[in-house]
Amino acid sequence: MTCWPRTILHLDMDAFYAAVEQRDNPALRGKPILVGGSGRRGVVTTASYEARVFGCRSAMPTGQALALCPHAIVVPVRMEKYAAESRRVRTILERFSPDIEPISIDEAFVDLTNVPAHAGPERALAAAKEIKQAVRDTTSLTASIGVAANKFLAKVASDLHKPDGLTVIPPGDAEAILAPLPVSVIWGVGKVAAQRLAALNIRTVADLLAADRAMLESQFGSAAAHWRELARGRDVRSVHPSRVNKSIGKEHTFSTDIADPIRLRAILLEEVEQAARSLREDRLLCGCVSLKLRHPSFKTYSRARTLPAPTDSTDELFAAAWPLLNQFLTDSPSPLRLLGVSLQSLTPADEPTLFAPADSPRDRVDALTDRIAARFGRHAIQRAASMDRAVMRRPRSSEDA
Ligand code: TTP
Ligand code: MG
Repeated sequence: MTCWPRTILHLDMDAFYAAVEQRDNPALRGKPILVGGSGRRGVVTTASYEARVFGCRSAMPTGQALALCPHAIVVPVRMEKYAAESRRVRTILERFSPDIEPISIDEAFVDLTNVPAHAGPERALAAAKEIKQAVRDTTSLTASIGVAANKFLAKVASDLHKPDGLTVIPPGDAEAILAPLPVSVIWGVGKVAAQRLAALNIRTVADLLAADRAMLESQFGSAAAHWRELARGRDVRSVHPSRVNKSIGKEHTFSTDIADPIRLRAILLEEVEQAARSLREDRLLCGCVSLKLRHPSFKTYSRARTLPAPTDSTDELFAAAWPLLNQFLTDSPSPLRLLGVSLQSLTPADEPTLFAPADSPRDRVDALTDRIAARFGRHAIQRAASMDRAVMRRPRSSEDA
């Protein structure tokens, strides 16, 4: 058996949103479809492979995609559906290794190095086949998988034979496989760098390796040395497992029991704000908000609400949490000894740029308050509605659930 220093698997679902839509609606199968907004400012999140033949691509204005493929069918985005499938795929991956790094809603690295049953090329190949079959059985969708001795090559591999691909890149084959690929496959070579490289007649990975080293470094600084390493198929980055928490919670036990709904509302808002900030830091979305409420008698209650769609927005989470508290206070009018919020049904958020092209004012408020809190501490910024909290006595104890 060949010995690999590390065994990394990369999985990426094929035409993910479009595949889910075609699975759920037989009338869309085999047809060019665009998943995205149909309005004037609509953008394509992804195109089915049938539409890609016409040049339709992710992030293209829908109007432009329709100009390329006038008979394409535009289908609205159903995030909850895709998030649910993403969770099912993750559950499958968890059977193979605890070391999973989700990269986006449809993509993850799995480190098999420390799992003797799946480490090494032959066993990893068998594991990849099993994963693909399990994904197909569970979701009726196809995934492409790449297996290699590092992350970069595993990711390149998963893309080589899409859709429904399975590719292993042995270390000895890396340079030859990479050589003809466009320089844009190199991590860190974005659109602008690729254009600058093209101006220097560097279009493929082979061109990059053949180019004069000093010239590259003078043009691109330290990035150039890094690109050369990747171009040789060398990558030392490790898989960063995101141990997706089951929940993120904040709760306070009060030094004096509190009955005033306005003060309780302010405390709840602050708790939601802090929990939502952790959620955003961990790049997760919350599907269910739950409250923990304790009466002075120590009798403890919980109230939960499922959100219409998973979110990481403070306002949306609070809009679900406050009615729960309000209703509870109406139903059982008693002071509270403890109030806590728990964000549950957590799923990985996709790249922020993917789903928030419009960058709504609400997102901007969250992003700004997160930055201020990160820089100056969480007490540096508070929503006006939670200011009451500042005049409240210090809580007897404050713990993160
Ligand atoms: P990708 O994996 O990049 O694309 P894909 O799964 O649709 O197609 P492929 O077979 O080439 O992997 O992205 C996963 C999903 O993320 C995609 O289905 C839709 C969404 N997405 C966006 O919303 N905006 C974007 O710009 C991109 C690239 C993807
Ligand atoms: Mg994909």
